[in-house]
Amino acid sequence: MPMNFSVIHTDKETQARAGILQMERGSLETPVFMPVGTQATVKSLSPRELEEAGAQIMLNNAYHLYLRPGTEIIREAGGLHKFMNWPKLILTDSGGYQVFSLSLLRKIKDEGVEFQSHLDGSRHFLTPESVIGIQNDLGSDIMMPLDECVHYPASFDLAQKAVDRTTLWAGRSKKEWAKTQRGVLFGIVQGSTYPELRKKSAEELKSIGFQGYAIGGISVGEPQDLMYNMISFAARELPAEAPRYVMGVGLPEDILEAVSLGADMFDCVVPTRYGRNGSAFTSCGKITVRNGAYSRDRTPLDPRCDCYCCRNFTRSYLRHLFNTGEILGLRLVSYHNVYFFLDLMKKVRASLHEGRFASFKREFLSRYRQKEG
Ligand code: PRF
Ligand code: ZN
Repeated sequence: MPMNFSVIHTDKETQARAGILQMERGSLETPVFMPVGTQATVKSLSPRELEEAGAQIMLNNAYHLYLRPGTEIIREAGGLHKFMNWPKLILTDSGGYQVFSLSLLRKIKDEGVEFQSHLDGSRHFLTPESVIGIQNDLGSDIMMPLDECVHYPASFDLAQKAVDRTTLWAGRSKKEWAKTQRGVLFGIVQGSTYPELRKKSAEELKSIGFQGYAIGGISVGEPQDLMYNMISFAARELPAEAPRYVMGVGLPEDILEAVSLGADMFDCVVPTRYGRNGSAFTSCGKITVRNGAYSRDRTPLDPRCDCYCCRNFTRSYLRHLFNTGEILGLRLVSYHNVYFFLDLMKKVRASLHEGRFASFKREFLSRYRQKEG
């Protein structure tokens, strides 16, 4: 059993579903949010804290870890799970996205992509095969193939070329993966904002055959309605029995919408990035911890939250920590934010199991969108 995915509940009013994804190392319940640990750490949080917050899987990045500390160091340490002391599942992104967004002077050819490191300018050449090799060395449970993600807006011609290359690379990735058959490999749908390209991409990936499918090229600057349309369109083109992963999404409202459209897996840096900046997600919307209005506020960040931060600390204290630049402040707000996202998904799953997802979504959003004073 490399991986088994079973859909357990399908919503009657939307495309939402609840499922369970099982692998040898462990299982996870979907819809799932995956905290992002780009540098083999979810910024400022220990694995113990992540587990306590309810994380089922962590997302890491092959591009970053290949550049630093280097794949060999992690392989010699016994793999990424041991290196960072995370015993649960790991999904690694290929770095396809990072090569295009971070690296310098990239030259992309069908063979692979040549680029200069954003860290020291050193030159590298990554191919679909070498990226699978890197993820094998990391010991990833769920691997992503090298893909080409275009920015928004992209011309039809450019988007089509990116789909063709993504398909070519997906086929070569699958071949390389098949040599060891370690972990599982997903395909990544591209196609920018063009429905016909999304369809073509999904069909080509389906004919190669993957155990799960990611929807890439989403949340790259396009308006929200286009983003939702593309998720909806891509999800409908993908097999119902395979997990669907929307890459890099998103805010709570985007995740809820994507769940309605049939997506199962999500990742986003938002809980930790916002946490470090002192923005807290609460059931009544986002708040800025530094706000002077909280100087004497002895209520928790979110009175409806059961996390360690909300059970033990006041807004007044957290504001003080941020104003004095104390590192505990950003740790506590990051912890709360990650807990908030994981707890939201737990409630989404419960609502699906109990056949009340649509009303849960409506009620959550109506409270979340009411601005606090
Ligand atoms: N491809 C890969 N990783 C990604 C993306 C993508 O398109 C995105 C786009 N939202 C985030 N992360 N490989
Ligand atoms: Zn909390």
